[in-house]
Amino acid sequence: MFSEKLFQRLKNAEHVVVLTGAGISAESGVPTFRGNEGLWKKFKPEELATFDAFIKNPELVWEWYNYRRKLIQEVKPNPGHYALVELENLFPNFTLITQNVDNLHRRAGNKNIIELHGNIEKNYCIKCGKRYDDVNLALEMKVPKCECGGLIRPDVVWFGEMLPIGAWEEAEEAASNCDVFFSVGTSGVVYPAASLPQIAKMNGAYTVEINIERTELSWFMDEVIIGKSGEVLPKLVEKLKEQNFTKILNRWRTV
Ligand code: BV8
Ligand code: ZN
Repeated sequence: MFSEKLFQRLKNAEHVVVLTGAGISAESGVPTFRGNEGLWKKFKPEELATFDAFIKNPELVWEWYNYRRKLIQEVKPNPGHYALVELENLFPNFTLITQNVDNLHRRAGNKNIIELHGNIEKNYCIKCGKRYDDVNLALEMKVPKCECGGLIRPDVVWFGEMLPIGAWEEAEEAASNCDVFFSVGTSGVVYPAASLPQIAKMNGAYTVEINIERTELSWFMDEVIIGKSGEVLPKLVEKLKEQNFTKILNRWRTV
């Protein structure tokens, strides 16, 4: 399933970066965006995941996010999420960049996470900026109104919106300075996130895609592994442990 080349590159890797998309949460029961059961099936992104859609119909958009928040409350991280926590502990430098807003990487235990598209459990008032980060409060609300009268919105990045200050720069920096870059469970259609694997490749990283099917990014990847992330990632960690992979630092200590 994994090439010798990948293990060679991982053996000498100082910095490993992983980009995840909705696919890594699919085995937790969170519908992806563009798959058959995809969230966008019922609605089109421009209908709901845009500021204009929210201003036009705040209740509909708020209801859609509450439907997803409820769903996320009921699910839990899957073996793919937990394998990334183990991977983070195997390398001195590990950056997890996620497009997902479902908070499952944090719940699984990863530390160094860049949430490119925000976090569905967080909200703020568009008028006074007051934060409403208590997800249970959000779930109780029907009409997203702040005490100041302003509308309360989910703290996620909608289409046409800039990514959170610093998040994009940090992600670009990590992709430009890593030895191995994994793209896991993303269709690679949403930019600028989908440009990260190419940025990594242009800067000399060994790029690996893990997906249940080929994507728009597969053609330039060094390695494409077709399989479920909840199965492939634990197998990768197992293989690394078999080769008694230890933190590079320890190895340097023993040399
Ligand atoms: C912006 C949050 C300016 C809300 C989301 C070029 C450059 C810059 C912008 C653009 C550009 N071209 C077009 C644009 C505009 C736009 C865009 O990309 N449009 C697309 C549709 C063409 N981008 C924007 O508007 C972005 N903002 O550009 O600002 C800027 C410019 C430069 C630098 C900085 C800023 C903002 C985009 C963010 C939109 N917000 N979500 C919410 O969630 O409600 S996007 C949404 O799509 C989610 O975040 C999701 O994560 C993301 C990507 O989708 P995927 O995660 O890939 O999910 P998908 O369902 O598509 O695929 C799942 C994959 O998993 C599949 O491949 C499937 O095979 C696989 N899979 C399934 N099961 C498994 C699996 N794999 C492994 N194991 C399994 N078990
Ligand atoms: Zn307010």
